[in-house]
Amino acid sequence: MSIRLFASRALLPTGWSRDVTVDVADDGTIATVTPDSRRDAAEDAGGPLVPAMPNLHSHAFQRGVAGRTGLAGADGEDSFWTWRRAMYMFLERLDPEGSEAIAAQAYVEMAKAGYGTVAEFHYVHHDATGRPYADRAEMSKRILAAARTAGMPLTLLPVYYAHGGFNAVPPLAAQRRFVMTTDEFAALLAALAPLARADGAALGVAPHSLRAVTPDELDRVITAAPPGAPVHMHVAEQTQEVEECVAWCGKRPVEWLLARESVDARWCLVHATHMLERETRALAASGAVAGLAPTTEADLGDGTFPGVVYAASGGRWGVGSDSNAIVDPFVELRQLEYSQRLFWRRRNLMQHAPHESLGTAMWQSAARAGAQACGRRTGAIEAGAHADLVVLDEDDPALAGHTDTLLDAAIFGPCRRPVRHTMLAGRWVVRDGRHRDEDAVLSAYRHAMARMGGGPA
Ligand code: NGQ
Ligand code: ZN
Repeated sequence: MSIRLFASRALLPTGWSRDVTVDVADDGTIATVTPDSRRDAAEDAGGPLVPAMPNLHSHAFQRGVAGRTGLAGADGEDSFWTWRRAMYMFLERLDPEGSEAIAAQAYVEMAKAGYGTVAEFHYVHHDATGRPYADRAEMSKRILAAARTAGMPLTLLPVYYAHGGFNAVPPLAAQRRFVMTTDEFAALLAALAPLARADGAALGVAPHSLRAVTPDELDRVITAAPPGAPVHMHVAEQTQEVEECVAWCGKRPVEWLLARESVDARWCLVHATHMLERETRALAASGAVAGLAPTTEADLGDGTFPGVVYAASGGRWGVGSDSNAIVDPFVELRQLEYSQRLFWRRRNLMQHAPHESLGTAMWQSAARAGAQACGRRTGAIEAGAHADLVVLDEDDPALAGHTDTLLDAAIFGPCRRPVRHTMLAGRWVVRDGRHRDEDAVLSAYRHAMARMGGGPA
């Protein structure tokens, strides 16, 4: 059944508009958007309408280690690499059922938080001994199932992972669940294509990182991808990785990638934290998206993304919940802006037009680029796009009295819960802050965590 929504305020591609009627077609896309309209028989949206935020980078299973990596080591040497060890330890126990339960919980939380598509960077393919499941797509199917349960539109990014470091160093024992040949990867993609299509999910590829993939393998993985499909890759997240890359090939990771691959609008370079100014400008000019995960990058001690130079050069960027220790697009945007303020000792940095609302500009930029990275028409309230919509909660005191600065208040104000309702692919999945299936999903999550024994230790 088609839906006609009326919102007295809605954020359209041109900015905040008044009295907007949005017609949602049966197929879950937006048929028409009419500003300055009369409400007539339309359903009241229940608050200001903004496009849901595409989540361009998630490892859903890591939701299971959130809050369990805060135990300091005796030597004071905690780092990204010790966090990774703890995260890998959880993989010793993660089974398909548990993986689905955790992903469903994470995706429900995403819908409640205002995310509207998830790009799942999925690399745990095999069983805990490293043997492929009887069905090699078992773990990918669990991600598809979790997304269906949560009603969360999905861009599935099967990961190719083969090595433990530059120079084709053999993978660590802890990485045995990730590894396959490029032929096996192509077969997995072929098996997933009809399943993704049946679910309305997009399919892309994710060569994990220059640490895990040789140049030759990278070419083969990209060739195996469907034409035009998104290509996501972790790059330059840690300084150690940059140093090892220079030792390996004489170039820095982003520099190498831009020189060797035709990096364009299909690409999402995840993190891209450590870039020199010329790399920053060149990446911005490529049309690729920088896939930022500000709270995860802070959590893991990665460093500061050169956001000011990148944005001033016209670079496209979006946000992702990555490790899912925090699942909240408003918090990601605040963390990104704050990281720049701490570095530059200035304010209101991640926007280019003077006198523009920073919150509005950041939401629009991240939504547009996030949609590009997810390979899905979303992130904008316009005809032809999927109806992935968020209704802000005007009952939150932080939003009281705001109109054009609603998103500034939601991102930078003392907001507890900015999201009231979420519509995904034309269906209400969150109403008054509650997801339609949150009780069943949480109960399955609790059981799975109890059975698998919680976090890493
Ligand atoms: C991952 N995650 O693949 O889950 C990575 C860590 C790595 C983040 N960097 C592992 N957040 O890069 O080797
Ligand atoms: Zn990642």
